[in-house]
Amino acid sequence: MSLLKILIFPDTRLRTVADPIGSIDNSIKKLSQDMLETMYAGNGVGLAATQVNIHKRLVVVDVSEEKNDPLILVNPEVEILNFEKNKIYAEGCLSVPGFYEEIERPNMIKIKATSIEGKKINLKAEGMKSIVLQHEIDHLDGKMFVDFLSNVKRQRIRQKLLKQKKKKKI
Ligand code: GNR
Ligand code: NI
Repeated sequence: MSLLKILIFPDTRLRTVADPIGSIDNSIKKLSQDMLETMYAGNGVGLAATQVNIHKRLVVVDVSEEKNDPLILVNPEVEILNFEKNKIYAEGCLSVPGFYEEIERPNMIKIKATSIEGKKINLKAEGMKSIVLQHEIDHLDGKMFVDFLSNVKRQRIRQKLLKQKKKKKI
């Protein structure tokens, strides 16, 4: 297993729309394990392949307390079940380190995906798991949680992260 490098906002590669995965070969299986390792190492609850500069539709999630319930989703698709019921949650992102902002999203969703073994997955989610799954699938479409913030807030985050990046290079 190997740790992968995570792209940091405002890296434009985070805006790439990922391609569907045609066949789940060994490179995809290895990538999913490396993504899980990278997610756990960063104390994250989810990670999309986009964040490690692989533009394929693959996400990993683990919202369990014990960090022992990994979920790997190939070509995940989200369906909103109830547009009325929203949830406000303080979101963070491994690609936006150090920033947490309250974001409002639909609470109840259905996910269709393929498992890493190639089987069909259908699941319903609400609460934190629903939020994280929507956050991950957004990454595959080149979207990020900062897009939901005001321009002023997003520019402030952008400037701070660019400054940190510059500092590290000295
Ligand atoms: O680790 C993460 N925590 C989190 C908290 C609230 C809402 C979404 C997330 S996902 C994030 C990891 C990440 O960046 N996934 O893309
Ligand atoms: Ni993220």
